[in-house]
Amino acid sequence: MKKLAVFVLALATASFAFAGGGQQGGGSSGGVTKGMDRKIVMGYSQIGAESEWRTACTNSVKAAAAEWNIDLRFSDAQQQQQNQLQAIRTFIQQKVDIIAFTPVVETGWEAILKECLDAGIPTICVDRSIEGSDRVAANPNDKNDPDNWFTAFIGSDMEQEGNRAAAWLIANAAKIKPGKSVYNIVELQGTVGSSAMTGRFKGFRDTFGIPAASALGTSADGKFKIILSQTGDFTRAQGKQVMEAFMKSNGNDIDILFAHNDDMAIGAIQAIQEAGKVPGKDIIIVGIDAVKGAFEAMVAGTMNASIECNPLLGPQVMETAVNILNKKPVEKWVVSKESDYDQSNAAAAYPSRQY
Ligand code: GZL
Repeated sequence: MKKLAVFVLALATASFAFAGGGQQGGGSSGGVTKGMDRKIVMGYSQIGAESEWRTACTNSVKAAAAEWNIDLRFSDAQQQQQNQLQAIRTFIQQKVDIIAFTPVVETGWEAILKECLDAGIPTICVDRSIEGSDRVAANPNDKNDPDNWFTAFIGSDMEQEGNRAAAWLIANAAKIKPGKSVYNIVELQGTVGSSAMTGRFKGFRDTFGIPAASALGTSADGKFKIILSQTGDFTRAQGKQVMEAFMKSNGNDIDILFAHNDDMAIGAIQAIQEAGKVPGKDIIIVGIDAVKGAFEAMVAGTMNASIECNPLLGPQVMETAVNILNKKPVEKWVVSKESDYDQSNAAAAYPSRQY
């Protein structure tokens, strides 16, 4: 009887491992994850597919998961935070090894991230961040400290992107539209409440010396004045729609368009042309992302500059996930490396662009 019992136990263990439920190396189907002794499972909640940039980010994450041999459970939230919360709850129920997510807005994550902590599942913020992004908590066991709500953030310094857009305008506006005492700026904001929008909004104003709390205002030197500012939610369609309204109300007074992403700028270019103005000359246009559409516009002369925001985050996400699961130290904020492009360097850079 004893021999039979041992045999059954061994058979049960072998079949459990073979079915992929086991933790042994090679026990699960499809080999092991790079740097691990088993194939890990990652749940990833992506915002949606609202822009060229977002698609490039998604492609990078999926390609890197395949490269690292990670079982990626991918969820598209269609821009709705509720869908993200539901997806993360499902990942917890599935007992995935790690959860990555791109928070559509900065707030509303406390409860779900505490559920992840309770479940012992580490989380990575990808691209956008939430409150408590870049600080390491004083007490790592204090679940009420936002600095413990996720393990690492991989993404750009959005405030710095706003700084860079303003700095480019300060250096170049008078070369494109000489002789103006004041340059009137209209702004197309990104998704309200997203870290990309709040960071770019603040960084742009800080560089001009305009109070970050105010949507409109004049720079400290009196040369730049934000006269209109409204969200286009990072999409081409809404960027065009809002710019049409701006052209109707102030078309002859607009010198500069600052768009929080290139997709809205590209939509706005159509509205400017339909209103009979020349984009890139009558209205100086600066976007953020440096996607292919922006390079095409800069080469065509209808857009003046794009501040790069790197969407190719997949490799860093997978490497960070493996390091976390191997209990290796990881940086709390892995900042993306980026450049600025304008009509002086766009044509040369365009052929080698990856997104
Ligand atoms: C920025 C990213 C933004 C892009 C937009 O990191 O979150 O969202 O700038 C995208 O194009 O929609």
